[in-house]
Amino acid sequence: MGDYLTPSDLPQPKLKRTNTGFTPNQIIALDASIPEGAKHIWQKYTKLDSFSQNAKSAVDKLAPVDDHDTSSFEKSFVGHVESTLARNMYNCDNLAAYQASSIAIRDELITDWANTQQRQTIHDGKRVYYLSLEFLMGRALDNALINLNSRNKTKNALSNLGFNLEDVLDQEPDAALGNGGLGRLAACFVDSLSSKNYSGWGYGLNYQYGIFKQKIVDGYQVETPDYWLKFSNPWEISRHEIQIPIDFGGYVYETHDVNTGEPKKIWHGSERVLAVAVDFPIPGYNTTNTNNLRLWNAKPTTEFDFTKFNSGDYQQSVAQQQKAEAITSVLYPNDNFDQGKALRLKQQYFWVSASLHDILRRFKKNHQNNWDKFPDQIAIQLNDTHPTLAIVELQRILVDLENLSWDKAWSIVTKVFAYTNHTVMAEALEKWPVDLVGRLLPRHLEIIYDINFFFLKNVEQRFPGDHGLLGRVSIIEESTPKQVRMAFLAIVGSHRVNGVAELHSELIKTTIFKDFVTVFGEDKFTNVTNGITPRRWLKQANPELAKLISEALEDPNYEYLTNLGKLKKLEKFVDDDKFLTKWDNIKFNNKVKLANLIKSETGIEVDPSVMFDIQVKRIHEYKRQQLNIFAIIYRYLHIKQLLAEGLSVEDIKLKHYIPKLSVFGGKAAPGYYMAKTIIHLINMVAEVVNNDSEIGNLLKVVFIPDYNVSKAEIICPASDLSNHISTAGTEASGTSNMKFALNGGLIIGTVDGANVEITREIGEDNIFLFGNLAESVEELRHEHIYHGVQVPDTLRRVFEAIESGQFGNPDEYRSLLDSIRSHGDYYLVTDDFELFLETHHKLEKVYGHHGGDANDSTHLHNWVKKSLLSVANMGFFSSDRCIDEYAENIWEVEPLNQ
Ligand code: 26Q
Repeated sequence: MGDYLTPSDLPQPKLKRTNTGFTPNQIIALDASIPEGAKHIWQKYTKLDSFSQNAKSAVDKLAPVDDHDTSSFEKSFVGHVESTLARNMYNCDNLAAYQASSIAIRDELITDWANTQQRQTIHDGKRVYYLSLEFLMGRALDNALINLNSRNKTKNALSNLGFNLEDVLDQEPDAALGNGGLGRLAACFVDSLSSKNYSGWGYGLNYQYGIFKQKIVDGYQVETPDYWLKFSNPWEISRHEIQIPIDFGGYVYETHDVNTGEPKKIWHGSERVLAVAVDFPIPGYNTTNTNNLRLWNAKPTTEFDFTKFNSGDYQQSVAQQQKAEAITSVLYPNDNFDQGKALRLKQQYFWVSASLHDILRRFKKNHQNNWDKFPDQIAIQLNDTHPTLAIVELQRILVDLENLSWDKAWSIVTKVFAYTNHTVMAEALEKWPVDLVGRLLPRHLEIIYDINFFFLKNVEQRFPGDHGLLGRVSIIEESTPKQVRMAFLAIVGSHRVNGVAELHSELIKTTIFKDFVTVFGEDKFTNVTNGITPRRWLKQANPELAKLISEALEDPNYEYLTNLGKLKKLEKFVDDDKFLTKWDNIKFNNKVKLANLIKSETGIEVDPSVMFDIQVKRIHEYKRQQLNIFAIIYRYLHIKQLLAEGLSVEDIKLKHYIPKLSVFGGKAAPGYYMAKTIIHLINMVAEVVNNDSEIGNLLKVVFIPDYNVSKAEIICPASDLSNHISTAGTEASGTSNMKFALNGGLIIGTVDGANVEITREIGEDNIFLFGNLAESVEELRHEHIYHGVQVPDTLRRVFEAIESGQFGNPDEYRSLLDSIRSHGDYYLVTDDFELFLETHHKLEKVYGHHGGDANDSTHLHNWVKKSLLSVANMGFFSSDRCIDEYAENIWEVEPLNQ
């Protein structure tokens, strides 16, 4: 090794390379600032004459670089800087380095991707298609480096070239094509599909604007657009040759089949746009299996509206064309709320129609019109009801275009689709006005009515005279206006319906889909508890912990990341103080990293030795950030009272409260007034508390703006405690609970969603559960309405403080407080408030010993042990396990092992 340069031997550049041009003098100065080692490598691979002339002398002077490891990346990198980006060694900044690195890595992926597609085509087995309107992918480069196992090599190569990998990775904008849990789940699933060697593609939309960026101005959320494609996207492979025409509007007429004489419907659309494919390779971990995520762009057709054109209205004709691109322009920013905008319906049809035609084209290449084979070849998973029109579109294609009989087509359709439900809340269940569907998709509306007719006829035969049942299960809601119930259509058109955690899957069977259990029987309804990919949420987010685990498991190749049950072996370290100390130190280091993020995002300095108590997720009343902030206000008021009574900060620490940092983060849907009020309250409380010098480090409150996947990667490994405190029965699963627990943070949570199964896996001693149970919720709500809401004294004090103006103009919080004390407290804040306070008291006692006297034998005892035992038992929550369950029980597909 002695003869070779290592990254740390290389001097760091003194001048910044930027993307602007330079004067000759500046180039001389820059030249002197670029380390000789770096220059050598640039010169070795350059194709630019002037640089390679210089190279000769430099090369001769220098020792050889370790070619084996890094040379192919370096060569590709320099090639892309010069050819693809048209830059050179002097004006390659971190952004250009990110782009060149990504293209270099993408080139590698494309080879694997092409081989994978060929292998899958030759094998000709069943394929899975995951239809999701959201893929919340986050950054791609670090993930690709980890999955390709080339992170170290690339880090060294970049260092050789004069760059720091972390700075380069930081240039990548998040691909934020999703709102929250549902979109991130889709991203974890495509990672697992590849990693477990399945043949599985994702289909979605390539929004030009992802979820908005959140700024906090004077404590209020302000939305700004996320134009994430500003610098072109090095990961996208444009498929200009894959163009699918999609029609809207128009009319339907009846004719006769020329061959059979049978009556036949023809749909004549009035508007046409093109769906153009863009592909993203999805690398698996420790496998060359590389699947595809295909997203669609809407583009104008080159055909004109000739009526307008001929009437001389050329401008109008062009304007019409330009409107096409609006379809894929923006992600709707609502999470768990149905807004019912016409453009959203257009997005949905555009996407499912393009995807289905693409899927059918691939099927026909091998199987022509052998439709009987279709369900053996294809499984389509519907991520929520957003792609439900796919059911109708496939039926239309088979009946109208492929001339299959209705029954034959329907038997194929119902074998292909399966539907995942993500919510029990009525306001999130999608419905579309019948007249809107009819205007946009006249033929589809007819088919929906026909599906409903045959379905209800069948129900009528099996449950004669039960008219109530017919009305309750009808796909058409007979309201004003009439609406299409998308969840019902999804159930009727699918062979399986699953919830995303055990409790949730049980709840949907007894509440919103109860009548469908009567009609179809229990077996159609199943559960697949959510999971997360440990590649991103452990290895990428928490490399130090991942490394410690790999050493402890004697697994130098990190194979446990695709066999997460192996974490169980960590249990044997539970009495190993040396190991626990290392464990604890890693948590501390992660807290320092979060403290740095907080400093750079908010300017607030926080002490990494205090308890980090975190709640990051979309802001929603059902997730109850208001419960958390009210408890923080209570704590603050109590601390102030104790100080007023003459106690010192030290006394309070000994007798009452441990020092704590409360962290919040999350976006509110732009039209969700109550959620925005909660954000404002949190920020105003932060302002007051953080500027109160009397309370020392007993309490700080921080709202991290613009919570996204990249920030989650820093936040999740840094919690001591995280909050998953939804009203029981409202959070379908939750997945950040899994991310925090896998990174050794403990949970305070309600008996809701996946918290239930997390408790079962890690043991009830290692989680802090509180609150009323789902089975009591209905009764409590009833009580509130008929007997009034009882606000406990503790919470009343909080309300009084808010109303006194202590946190700004109380008028701004009126509707928030009224929703609780006067409008029935739908989310049961009053019922769970004191239980929440008590549980905090209990858990802080456990944490209190921690960080105390190092000679105290309880130090390291309880909290860190609980942390270790949690991680050891989180193996179940790998998304690899989810994918295996879907594959076996729903899709009936097997991995194609290499
Ligand atoms: C519907 C109609 C119109 C516009 C938007 C929507 C819409 C958009 C997004 C409805 C719902 C969503 C997202 C829902 C979601 O993220 N649900 C979460 O899914 C996670 C993965 O299963 C669960 O863990 C969470 O519990 C659930 O809230």
